[in-house]
Amino acid sequence: MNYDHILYDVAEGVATITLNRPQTLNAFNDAMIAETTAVIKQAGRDEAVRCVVLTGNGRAFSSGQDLADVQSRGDNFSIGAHLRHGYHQLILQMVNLEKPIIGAINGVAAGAGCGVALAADIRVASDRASFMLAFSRVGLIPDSGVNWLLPRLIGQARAYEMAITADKVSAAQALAWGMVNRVVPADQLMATVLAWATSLAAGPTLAYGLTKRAMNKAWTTSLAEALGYEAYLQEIAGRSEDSGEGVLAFLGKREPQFKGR
Ligand code: T3D
Repeated sequence: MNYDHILYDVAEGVATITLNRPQTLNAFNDAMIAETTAVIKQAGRDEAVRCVVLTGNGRAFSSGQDLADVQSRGDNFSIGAHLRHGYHQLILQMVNLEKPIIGAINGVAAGAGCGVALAADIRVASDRASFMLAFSRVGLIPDSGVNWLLPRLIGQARAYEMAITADKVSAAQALAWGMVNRVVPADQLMATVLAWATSLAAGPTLAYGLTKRAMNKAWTTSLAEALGYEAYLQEIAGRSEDSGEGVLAFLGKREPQFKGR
């Protein structure tokens, strides 16, 4: 497939999606939202893809919604409908993808761009990256899942502070707060992320996906229900080819050769 606003590359089991509107700091227009959503769906179906990396071209990860695009729509534009048909599909596609997604946060992640960064499972930030809930600067509330995702990562007081001040949070601060997993020098970002992603792509993909499903569901269930769901999913994982291979490899004192199923 050809894309106008993203780049897509698959190598060694890793699909790399690059948001590619650098002249706007990778602001999301409708086409970029739709292309990113579609390509994540495609990565989910493609057995050759076992880990996804999401990054931005140029000096930003994403500046969020393209404000010039919204401005050009006039008074009849419905933000609610726009969110429901656009960003919600993208965020849900990411959170429900049963393969790990690493956000390679190369620069500022603002507004909905921050929401998309938070919907990745793991974030590795460049030391030049920052996070900014820019919404209140344009009189909006956080959207794109930020109200659900961010308090779970850093607590409500910090998340609310970020929302109402719209101040930039540095990569170092984000690391201290638990918003990102690692911070690396800018010139080492993609090498670090691709090395990690390639190693994950050689892992037990089915188990990684079921783990994501179990952890997502656990947010909204009781402990007893979570235990029950773990047992249900573990039954599936325990019968997988990779589980059998993992046990044999351990007993044979050799490295496992996981197939992802
Ligand atoms: O419709 C809906 O669904 C509503 C959903 C809303 C979700 C949201 O995301 S609301 C929040 C939208 N985002 C923002 O408010 C952030 C706007 N951008 C900024 O505040 C700043 O650009 C940054 C802090 C991110 C970076 O600042 P800086 O100084 O490094 O760069 P800059 O000079 O402001 O931007 C560089 C260019 O990108 C500039 O264009 P130019 O002058 O070189 O032609 C700027 O206009 C453009 N740009 C940056 N952000 C956006 C943008 N163009 C359109 N939309 C943007 N969001």
